[in-house]
Amino acid sequence: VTSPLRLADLRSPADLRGRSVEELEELCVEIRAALVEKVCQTGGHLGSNLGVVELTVALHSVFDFLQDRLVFDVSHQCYPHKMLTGRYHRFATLRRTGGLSGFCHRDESPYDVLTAGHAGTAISYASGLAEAMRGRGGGSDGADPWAVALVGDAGFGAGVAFEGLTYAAERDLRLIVVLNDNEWSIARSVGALARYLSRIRSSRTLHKAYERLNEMAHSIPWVGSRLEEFGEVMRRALIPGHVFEELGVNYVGPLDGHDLAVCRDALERATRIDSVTLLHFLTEKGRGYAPAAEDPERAHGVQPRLFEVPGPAEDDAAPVRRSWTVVFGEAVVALAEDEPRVHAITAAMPSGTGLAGFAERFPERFHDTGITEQHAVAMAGGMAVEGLAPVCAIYSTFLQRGYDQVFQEVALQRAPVVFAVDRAGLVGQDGPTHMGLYDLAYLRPFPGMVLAAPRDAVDLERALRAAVADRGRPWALRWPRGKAPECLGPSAGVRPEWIPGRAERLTEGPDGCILAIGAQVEAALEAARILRDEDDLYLEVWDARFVKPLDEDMLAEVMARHRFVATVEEHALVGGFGSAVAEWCADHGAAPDLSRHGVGDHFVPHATTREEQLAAAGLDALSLARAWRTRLRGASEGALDPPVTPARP
Ligand SMILES: Cc1ncc(C[n+]2csc(CCOP(=O)(O)OP(=O)(O)O)c2C)c(N)n1
Repeated sequence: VTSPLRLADLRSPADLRGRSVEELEELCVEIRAALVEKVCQTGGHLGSNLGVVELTVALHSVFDFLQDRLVFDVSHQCYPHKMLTGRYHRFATLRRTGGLSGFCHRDESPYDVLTAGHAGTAISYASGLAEAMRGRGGGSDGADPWAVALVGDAGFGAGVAFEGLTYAAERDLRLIVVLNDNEWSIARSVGALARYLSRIRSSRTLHKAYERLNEMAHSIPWVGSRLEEFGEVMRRALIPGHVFEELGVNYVGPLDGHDLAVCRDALERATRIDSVTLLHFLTEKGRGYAPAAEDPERAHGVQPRLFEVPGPAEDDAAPVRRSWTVVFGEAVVALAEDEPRVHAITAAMPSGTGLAGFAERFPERFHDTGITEQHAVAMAGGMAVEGLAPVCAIYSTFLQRGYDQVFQEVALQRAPVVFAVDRAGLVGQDGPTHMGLYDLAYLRPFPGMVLAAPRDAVDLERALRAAVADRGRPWALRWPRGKAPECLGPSAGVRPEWIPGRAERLTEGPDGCILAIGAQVEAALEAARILRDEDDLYLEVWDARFVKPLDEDMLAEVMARHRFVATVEEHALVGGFGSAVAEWCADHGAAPDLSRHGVGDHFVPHATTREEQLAAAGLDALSLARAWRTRLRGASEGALDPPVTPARP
């Protein structure tokens, strides 16, 4: 007599093997209830996870993923997998500091083989695993282990997924691709592949009718032979997935991804075919929880307690702040009202980038390309050289996917594309895959690029206008997650124009000079205020505004007047704004007492809040004040000495 299968008592996924479909179905009910209860508390990717419960249980009941390998694309849908692989009891810590990651993470479990967060790559990575496991033996069926890639329909539409699939098919890899088709990306899936998958969905009834007709016709001799002649034509027209079959991939589907028996059976059958199989499962995003199923976009990622209680009460005395994303969204609509050449581009993130309002107001000038950053960037280049003013809104971390297109189709063509780079900085709960800490470093080498960051809402709008007005070169404007100060410092009318390479001085003081960029200007000003009020230290604070080109006149002047100079940025120290200033100093014989503040050379783990991560990186006002106090007090003797230029040996 085996004990009942209870989620809380599972020791390992091995407990699922040999269980009846009914027992596993009951486990699915438990998992779904746990997902709703726990993710509504912690926040996270609710809808996607509710949709893969049966698939995940089936996968772990058919395979042993300590021998075989399971790769999740993006891996935002890995919560049931985590619950089944020994992490159920830690679920209250999901996406919290020191707790479970919201994605697969190699440090967390031997069952997580890819620390993932970016879409489209699971098939390629799994292909690599399958290549490496060739000839190894010891898989669940005794032969070489299987590599299984679970991919959503939107991730499947990324170009790299196709690159992986065609490679794997040609190499006859022991690879099973589980396509989890729920018709949704974050918003509804777009593009011709999504249309094709939906045709397959709707052809299901037609296909069944055709098969019945075929059987009947074959029982009548003359009709049967005639039908043969049209066989190939009918097959192409009616057999779902023939596009994949033509590529040499065994296509099976569409299958009901919520029918556990079907899921298991399909997986088992796939292991009997010794080459690449694509199992096309139809699922429902948000399955089993009405608020999530009815609004898949809102339930893709939920805030903690989203469906239960309203957010924390706002402090009435505090000035209301809009998020950087909302500020951008409103600014780009206002700009597009005046400037008909403005088009907005997103790679599958219309609301995440703040473009939902633009899409509604200017549908014909709005382009959601799907998870196709490479295409989005290259297309922006083409639009720009033909006279449009494309604003390409892509998160810092996902723009990495389009890097070569920024180089060739944009920078090399001097195409006036404006990149709106959101989530440029620390991102809090999402973790290392989503940190936007490298954009300055990877964009800075390209000749002619303008790199800038506004410090507040007023300047975001002004910078965007300046960027769109510049017809000679590409611009990238960056801002982080979180809320923007409305107006920090002088009002718009008295600020310097947004001319590339022009910084803005915000405070004066003899004791040292702070060069800050973007959202960090606020922390720098606050740190300077603390030192003024508490330590009688007076700092000159600049909003650098541009990382490229730098304000060289300002640098020359500042280096001549100050011994102590600090740079502050929400970016990796390697290759960022501070690096640019240090390079300038090296090239111009300036040797200030330079203190660079940014994120150190390590991957930043997820944390409950971005503020915690800022503090851990020493980028909050208190940490900055402390660091400068130590530096200035420690060096108080020489604080006002002119900079020392090292003598030649
Ligand atoms: C390269 C890249 N671009 C954008 C994203 C943002 N993103 C995260 S999940 C997601 C939608 C994924 O949809 P799908 O693959 O269909 O999975 P589902 O959530 O529907 O299960 C997007 C666009 C990403 N993770 N990676």
